[in-house]
Amino acid sequence: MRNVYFNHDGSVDDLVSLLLLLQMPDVHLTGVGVVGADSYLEPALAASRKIIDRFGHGVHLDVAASDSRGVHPFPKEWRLDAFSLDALPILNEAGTITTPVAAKPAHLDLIDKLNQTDGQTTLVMTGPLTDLARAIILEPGITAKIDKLYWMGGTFDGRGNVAEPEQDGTTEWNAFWDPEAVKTVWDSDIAIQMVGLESTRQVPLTPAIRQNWALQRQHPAIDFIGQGYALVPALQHFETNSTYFLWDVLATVASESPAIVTTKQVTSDVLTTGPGRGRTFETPEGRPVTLVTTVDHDAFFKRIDELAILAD
Ligand code: AGV
Ligand code: CA
Repeated sequence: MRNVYFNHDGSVDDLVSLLLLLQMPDVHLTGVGVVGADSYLEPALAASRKIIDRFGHGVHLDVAASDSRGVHPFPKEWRLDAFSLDALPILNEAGTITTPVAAKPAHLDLIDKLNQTDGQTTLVMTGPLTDLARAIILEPGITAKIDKLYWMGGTFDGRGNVAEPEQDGTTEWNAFWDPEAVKTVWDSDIAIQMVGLESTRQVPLTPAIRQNWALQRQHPAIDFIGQGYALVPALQHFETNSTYFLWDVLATVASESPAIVTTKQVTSDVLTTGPGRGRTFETPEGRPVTLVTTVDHDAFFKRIDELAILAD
């Protein structure tokens, strides 16, 4: 069994990632932290606890709320999706929530869980890196307890996904939310596997993918995934700024099934000031990162189905 701590930011693909982590046969989930970045904290926290109740096979976990604040807030329209997801009937049959909220804020919960867990822990992070950066600043020694960080964020190809004033379009949202946090993590000795936009662009949400889930509604977890992804725009006629990709799910599934992706080693750094702040870029003097470059599209979606069916 591998110890995994998951820190996410409450968007649809973050919460689907949580569902899938709970099904992975060789994963021992030691903790979950939630940051209200691409979500509002209250519904993202509640939905996380309900997903553990409904799909966690009786696991005893608590969920830590983050008090981290970003430099550049996510668009409100996107953040509101967490309220809809939290209200889906499939998460609310029980009428009560059993999985408790952790006593400490997410960055302190992360430190505690790393220290309390024998051996090393793999971190999966599908939102901004703020909680990890704060943990490293408070207790630099914890990096020895982290075997690897799998992060959805950044991009190296110059095509960002932030459409906001006063930036140059080269940055990815999770990095843009808190560029300094990315820098702190980059300056640490943690091994990093990065899923950036160059690979997630290969796995857009499409009508065909939705249809695949619609045909498997008899499996409750696939029904939940289909309902969740019904809340967000698919790639239909052309890509817009709101088109949804399976960003976080790719980072999460690739941490469990490395064969679905190819990677390359790069050395990189991150900008923290100017119109490109938040931009990750390759440079010979940079720190090593394992970058996911390509995805076996069909094997990836097949693995999602297989994992979800384990929740039956
Ligand atoms: O940049 C991708 C990150 C992922 O962690 N998030 C969404 C995923 O959870 C931000 C984001 C970028 N474009 C978006 C986003 C969109 N069109 N809708 C919602 N969130
Ligand atoms: Ca996310």
